[in-house]
Amino acid sequence: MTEMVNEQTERERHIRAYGAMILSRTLDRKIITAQRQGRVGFYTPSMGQEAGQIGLSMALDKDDLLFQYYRDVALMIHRGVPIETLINQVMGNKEDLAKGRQMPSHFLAEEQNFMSVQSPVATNLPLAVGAAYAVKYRKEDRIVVASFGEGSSSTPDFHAALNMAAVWNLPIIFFCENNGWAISLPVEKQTKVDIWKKAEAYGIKGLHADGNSIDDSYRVAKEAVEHVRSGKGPVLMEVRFFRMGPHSTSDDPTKYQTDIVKEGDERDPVVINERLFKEKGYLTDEVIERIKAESIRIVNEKFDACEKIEAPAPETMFQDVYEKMPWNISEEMEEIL
Ligand SMILES: Cc1ncc(C[n+]2csc(CCOP(=O)(O)OP(=O)(O)O)c2C)c(N)n1
Repeated sequence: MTEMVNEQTERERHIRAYGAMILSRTLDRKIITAQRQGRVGFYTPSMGQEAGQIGLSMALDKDDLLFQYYRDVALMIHRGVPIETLINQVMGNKEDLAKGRQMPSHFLAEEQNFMSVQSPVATNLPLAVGAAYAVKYRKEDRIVVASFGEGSSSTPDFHAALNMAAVWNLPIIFFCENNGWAISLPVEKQTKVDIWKKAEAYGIKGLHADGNSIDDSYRVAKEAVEHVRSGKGPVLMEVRFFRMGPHSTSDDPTKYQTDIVKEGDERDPVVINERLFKEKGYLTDEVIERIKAESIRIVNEKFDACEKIEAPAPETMFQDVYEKMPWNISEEMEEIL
């Protein structure tokens, strides 16, 4: 009986993971198309990185705190961020939690403990270290995760963050999403060693996983989480996968990349995890088709609804900075309104 219940739970967990991957992929496709149609200004797709992100998400608790980067849509969806929150952000409309003040793809979701993405890469890492310091100081029962691309590991912020997190023995996972490229710069042109191996230089634990497999990423993320939660200090975890498309909608990878992984390719995590999950009996062709059709329906419906939402009111530009608005700012506001 217990075995049957466990089997059922495992199947449900995997179907949920697969569902988040397909929803993320469908949303990516939709926003890229919308950008090409002039309905959205800019976007950084997460295509190719879904499985690694979902594996991480499966190992985390609800209360854990995330300092994610701009390519973490699957992570956000799996943690329960409604897709309209993401679409509204990209559109910068009235319902956008950042009130249209951020570039598209700079998501936040307070309810699911996602901080706001910053444009300068790796600046989220020292902030996450500060939060981890606070968590430890207040003896809170949660850990902190900061994600970033491998290119971001070539910044002073990466070094400062890992160094101080190690010295203070903080509850934090540095989650490096290695997609092989920092815009047009391949990883081998910027560093000589695997990113996870750099952990040793800071005296912390280094781990790596196959970012194309939900199960492998989950297995390693679980080890990282257990290590951090038990007070043993930070972990630098690296997942590897392929960036399946441009860096952003402003980029043309065909100018510098000859081997681009296309959807349906054998290195596409959707193809890989479909095969693995089918072999384990978690998925059938029928369920796959249903999830894909449902995702398209949901994304189209939500996108159309979000597009009808008006822009933030002009006065919101002046709000949320000062508790009491200074006279010169109020004068400026009155002039504009
Ligand atoms: C400090 C800083 N330098 C340069 C940039 C311009 N820039 C934006 S994204 C990016 C590449 C980052 O690559 P990586 O960290 O590998 O993440 P990926 O975009 O590949 O997921 C660069 C150089 C920036 N935003 N911030």
